[in-house]
Amino acid sequence: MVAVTVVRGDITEQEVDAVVNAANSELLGGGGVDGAIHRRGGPAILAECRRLRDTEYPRGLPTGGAVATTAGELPARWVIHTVGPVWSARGDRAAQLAPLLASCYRESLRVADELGARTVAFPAISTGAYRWPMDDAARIAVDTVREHSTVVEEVRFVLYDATAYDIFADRLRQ
Ligand code: AR6
Repeated sequence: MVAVTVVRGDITEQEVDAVVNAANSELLGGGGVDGAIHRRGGPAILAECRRLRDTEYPRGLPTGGAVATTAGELPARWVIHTVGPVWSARGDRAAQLAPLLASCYRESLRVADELGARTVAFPAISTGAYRWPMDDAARIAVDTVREHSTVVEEVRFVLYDATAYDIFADRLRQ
């Protein structure tokens, strides 16, 4: 069974097989986790992202999908890029989007299984620029990972700030 852990820190410093990037459909970089991963990982990651856009994903990676590249100079072997949904304050719309956020976790673990990754670090997808409320995002993240069948041995949630860490740690105790 997968061990689900939570740490406070920077996802680019995790010594794991795969780190998950909270990317956008373009796959060409951005701010937040995405910016940090490309900055610390170096140009090899962007080069592979460009190749993916030229081949498999000419129209971009769909929301809820996941795809792997090298991790470049990061202390990991792979980066798994996934695209979270943008939060909507309309309740009915948020309910439609929640399965896409769950899909990010499931698809990333499916890709991790294909790669043979045993340890995977996730950020709190969609909770930054995409504005998903942290408590709801933590519920979706933890429940989805716990329910998913995977050969990954450790899923590590890496939270940047103390509030996010506390919310994920609380959810994990439930
Ligand atoms: N390590 C761990 N967590 C981090 C780090 C880090 N180095 N940096 C930020 N966070 P975001 P999204 C937290 O915005 O909401 C990008 O521009 C942050 O506090 O990275 O899915 C992409 O290119 C927040 O809680 O991802 C997309 O366009 C969480 O990680 C868009 O933002 C996610 O914040 C994706 O937005």
